[in-house]
Amino acid sequence: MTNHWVDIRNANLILSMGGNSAEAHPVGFRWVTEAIEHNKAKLICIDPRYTRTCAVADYKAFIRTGTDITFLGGLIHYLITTDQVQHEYVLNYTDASLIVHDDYGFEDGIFTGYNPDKHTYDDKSSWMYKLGDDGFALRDESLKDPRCVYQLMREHYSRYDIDTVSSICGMPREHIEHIWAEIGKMAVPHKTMTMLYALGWTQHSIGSQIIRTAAMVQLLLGNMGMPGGGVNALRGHSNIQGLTDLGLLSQLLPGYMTLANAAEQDYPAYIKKRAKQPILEGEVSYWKNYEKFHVSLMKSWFGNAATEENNWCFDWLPKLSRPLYDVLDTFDRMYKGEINGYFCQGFNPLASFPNRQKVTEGLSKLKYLVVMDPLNTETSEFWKNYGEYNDVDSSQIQTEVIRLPTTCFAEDDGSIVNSARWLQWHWAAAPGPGEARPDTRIMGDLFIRIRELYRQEGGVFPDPILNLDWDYNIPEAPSSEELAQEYNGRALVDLTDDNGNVTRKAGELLSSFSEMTADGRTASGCWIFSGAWTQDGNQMARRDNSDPYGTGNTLGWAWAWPANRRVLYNRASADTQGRPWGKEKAFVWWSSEQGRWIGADVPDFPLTSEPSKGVSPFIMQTTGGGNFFAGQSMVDGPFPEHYEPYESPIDNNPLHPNNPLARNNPAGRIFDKDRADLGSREEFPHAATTYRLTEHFHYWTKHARLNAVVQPEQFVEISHQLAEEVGVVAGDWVKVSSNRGFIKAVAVVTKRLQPLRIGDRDVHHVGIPIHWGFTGVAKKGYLANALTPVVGDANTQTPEYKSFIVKVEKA
Ligand SMILES: Nc1nc2c(c(=O)[nH]1)N[C@H]1C(S)=C(S)[C@@H](COP(=O)(O)OP(=O)(O)OC[C@H]3O[C@@H](n4cnc5c(=O)[nH]c(N)nc54)[C@H](O)[C@@H]3O)O[C@H]1N2
Ligand SMILES: Nc1nc2c(c(=O)[nH]1)N[C@H]1C(S)=C(S)[C@@H](COP(=O)(O)OP(=O)(O)OC[C@H]3O[C@@H](n4cnc5c(=O)[nH]c(N)nc54)[C@H](O)[C@@H]3O)O[C@H]1N2
Ligand SMILES: [Mo]
Repeated sequence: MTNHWVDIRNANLILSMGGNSAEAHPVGFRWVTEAIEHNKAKLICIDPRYTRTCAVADYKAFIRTGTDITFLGGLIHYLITTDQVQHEYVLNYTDASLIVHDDYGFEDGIFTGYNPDKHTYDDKSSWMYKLGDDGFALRDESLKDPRCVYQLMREHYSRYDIDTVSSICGMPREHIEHIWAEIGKMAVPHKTMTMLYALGWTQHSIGSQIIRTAAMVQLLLGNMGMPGGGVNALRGHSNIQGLTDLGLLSQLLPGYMTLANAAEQDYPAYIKKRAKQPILEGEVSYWKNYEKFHVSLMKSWFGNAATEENNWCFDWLPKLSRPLYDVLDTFDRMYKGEINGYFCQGFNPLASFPNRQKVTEGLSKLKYLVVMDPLNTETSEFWKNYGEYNDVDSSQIQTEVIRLPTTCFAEDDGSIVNSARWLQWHWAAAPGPGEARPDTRIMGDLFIRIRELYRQEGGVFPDPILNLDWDYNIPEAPSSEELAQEYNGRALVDLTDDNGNVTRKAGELLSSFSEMTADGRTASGCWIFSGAWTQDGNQMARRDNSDPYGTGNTLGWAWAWPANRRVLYNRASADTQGRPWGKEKAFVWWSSEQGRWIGADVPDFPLTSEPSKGVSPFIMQTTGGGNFFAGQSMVDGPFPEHYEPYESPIDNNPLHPNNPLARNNPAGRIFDKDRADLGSREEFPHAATTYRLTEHFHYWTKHARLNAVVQPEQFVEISHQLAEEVGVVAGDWVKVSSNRGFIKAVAVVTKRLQPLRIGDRDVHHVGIPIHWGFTGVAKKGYLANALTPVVGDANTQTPEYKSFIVKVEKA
């Protein structure tokens, strides 16, 4: 979230799109209810289905899955042509006025630099601003230059007129007009819209670009950095925000730093590329501090072994020799028989990963599989025959499965990072049962044993293992307190200011990442968490909910990264002079009497940095502004464009009907086998999507009787019209098939789904809840992921679980 849960109550309009917030985030949804009750806010919900969120919305509209860029791109076109834009904000706080490189272009669905053989944009050199001789970007503050970002954006979305949007999204014109008009009303200083999204936006081959389009809308409306504004990802697992923060994705290091690839063996070049300098004079470009965070990380990992002479052990870090080592890649290699052993920690891929058949074949080729989980999962029993629910021949599977029972979060102390970036400390409610051990205990124990083997037997590359700093009280069981302090970071020697005064004694905890240095004097395991556990104690355990400005910003409750800031880019809530845009939305502002920034949040800038210095609010960006033009940061284009899902119920991309290369995301992630496994719309005519129910949490709660009682049996949702077409009535069993497999479930025939008019045909949607499987105490069911395709978003590799095609028959 750019903003936070409680802040939703400050919104005047709430767009819940690409997520079913009432169903999947029922507790956080209370802030939507508060906004409606106390702030007279309106709620708009856009979903392929009528959901529990729709049930309490002021306006709702159906949309065909995978077409949100079209809707939002059309909205951009509408806002610009009707001049419902916050001009002062756009001019001063975005890249709208910057001139784009002469060679940048877009033709029939493809941006410059595409390599059709490799399905990638391998030359992104034109995806940038045009720089002057001084190295700074050229700009046209009149926004009239045809090559400025604003004009290129206007032109790009001029194709997204309302009729085109209506026929691609399957949404009647009147619905679109009404919703766009409501949103347009937010283009004033005293009103904000918040956007709430989750998987309905992320689980598409164009997922990241949908979210970018949303951010562009919010910039046009001047809603970023504002209370009640922002683009807010309602995250899934309770600590999934913490997972990305700590860099658990294959290409990341903690704090959103990135691993080098194989070509980047040179340390100074590695740093230079990431320590981005501002491209407008005087801007902050905070990533320019990258080296301080990187060196502090290496000191935290390798202690005294990390020295300036050995580039702080840069050579010990893995370098990516494949584009990515993501889960899609891992399971593809497993399927090809290239992997011997797999460690599955808190992950149930047989149930949760796409194309269950491919996963089964992959797991069957392993020599061993280790499952660390509190529950008995489908994955750990993939080899066992459960009749129609897991129809495998056990005698043909040689994989040795080892189960290591873990405790679950309620049995551990530690911090959980919520969607709002708050680190909240929690305390174990009870010890784990039986032989269950905390994950840290199992991993610690394993590490000690592996290190011992390296000590005794050597190995190909023992240095990083033998030199890893492992200074815990009980080496086999690092405690949550020790780990949290390690992430926060310490001074390794006395730190001094320019006058030689000691500002931080050796061994003390750092107060923030601003104390970090690039010369090995500080250590920190995750720079963005610095400040969470300081000399003043555990900030995450704070429980002071006072709210002096009545904005819901409780700075004394837990701790938020970065720097306890609750709303990112909050400098944008004030105009260039530091005055609130509107008194209703006053948030942080410049006080000339006090000579500093004051207000409800921790400002983006040093407290005494004067507004007249002209530094822009988006301090992580090289431009200092919010970027309409993504430059080279996306792999599939600087402006979002609509492409059809890889499995689509229509034949071509209506925006580029004659260019097969632009039917689907030209840079989407797909392997050969999975391309071959895609179905045709002649055979599988219906759009399908998968989703959650409040009564279950993924595949865990079918182990609990109460949940099994309230939502007892697997079902799929279809419209009355589709039921009639296939000859079923409510309660009949249906077989739903894709080109990869099938499931059988009870048909719920409902008005909650309606056929949508796409071009000249009606497209049906089939709604498939995901929660059933063959372990636990609930009735057994088919795994929904028997159906789904292995296609990844071009930027994040998130599978396209939300848009694929099926056929429905009476079972
Ligand atoms: N009770 C419960 N709560 C949960 C979970 C759970 O299992 N049970 N899981 C948690 C996790 S890990 C996550 S990630 C979150 C997920 O939270 P959500 O994303 O809100 O949950 P989903 O039900 O997967 O999908 C949301 C909606 O997206 C819609 N949708 C599908 N395709 C599209 C599209 O193309 N455009 C639009 N606009 N909408 C579309 C679906 O119809 C569905 O209503 O929930 C979390 N909360
Ligand atoms: N078709 C379709 N598939 C989907 C989705 C969809 O919308 N549609 N959603 C996707 C999403 S968003 C998600 S997040 C994934 C979820 O996919 P998974 O993460 O694979 O599924 P879960 O069942 O949430 O969690 C896996 C396991 O973690 C275990 N666990 C709980 N606490 C602990 C702990 O403290 N330690 C350890 N070691 N284990 C623990 C649980 O018992 C559970 O078995 O599913 C994805 N799959
Ligand atoms: Mo999730």
